[in-house]
Amino acid sequence: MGKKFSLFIVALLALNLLISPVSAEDLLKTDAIFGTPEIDAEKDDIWDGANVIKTERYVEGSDAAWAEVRTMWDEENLYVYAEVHDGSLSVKSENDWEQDSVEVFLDQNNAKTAAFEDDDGQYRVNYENKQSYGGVASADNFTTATKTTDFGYVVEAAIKLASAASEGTVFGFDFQINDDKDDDGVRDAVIIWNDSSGQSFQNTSGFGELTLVKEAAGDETPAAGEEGEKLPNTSTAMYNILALGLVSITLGGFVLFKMKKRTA
Ligand SMILES: [Ca+2]
Ligand SMILES: [Ca+2]
Ligand SMILES: [Ca+2]
Ligand SMILES: [Ca+2]
Repeated sequence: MGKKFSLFIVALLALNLLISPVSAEDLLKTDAIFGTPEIDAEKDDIWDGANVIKTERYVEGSDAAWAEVRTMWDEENLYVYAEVHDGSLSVKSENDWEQDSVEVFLDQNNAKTAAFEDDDGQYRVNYENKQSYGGVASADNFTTATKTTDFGYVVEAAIKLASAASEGTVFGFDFQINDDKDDDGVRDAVIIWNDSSGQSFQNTSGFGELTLVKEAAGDETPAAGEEGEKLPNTSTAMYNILALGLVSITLGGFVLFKMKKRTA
């Protein structure tokens, strides 16, 4: 093997390391399907076609309540339908963020800034449908309905968007659960979809990403690696396999090329 060839391999491997999303491994992504549900805490049929994400990253505490969350959009709103599994419901705390509640974090220009901009909001609602807000969020742009269930509670919400939404737009997005587990008015656990920093209320750089897509997933089985599966890191794993495959093919092609050249 020539020196140049060895260098080429080293360069390729370095390139693979560079293009592999080592840091992006932590960035979760999902797609919101197109449609318009009714905000009544009842699961419209159209929600069955939505991608499902799950809160699995701890901000604080352990054994927290958790949620399966579906997202949808139309030109005016982003919609969220969350099934929150919480065995003991409480709104005892005087602090909204310590009550059993959900929070949507939305960065409409996905600028990932260290401080909230004018487009960034923290939309909180407790299981009794009492709202509270941070950033641009307000009663004017946040419509919610909740109901208690045998597993905990359901939240259905609409967030009015600052400008007309269009297909392909990417929002910074996150979804958090606040859990008082023993009804003593003190929050015991916080769990979130992507950003476990605990800074989501003032910093959008850790949010996950949500892409507005036009087609509904329908009854089709999600393709391997697509969000909505139980393991949120599948897409990253698939990406790595694809990247590795690409490098292998490139290497293989190069070796063949060299061999042909030598035998020519
Ligand atoms: Ca509904
Ligand atoms: Ca922003
Ligand atoms: Ca609770
Ligand atoms: Ca507590």
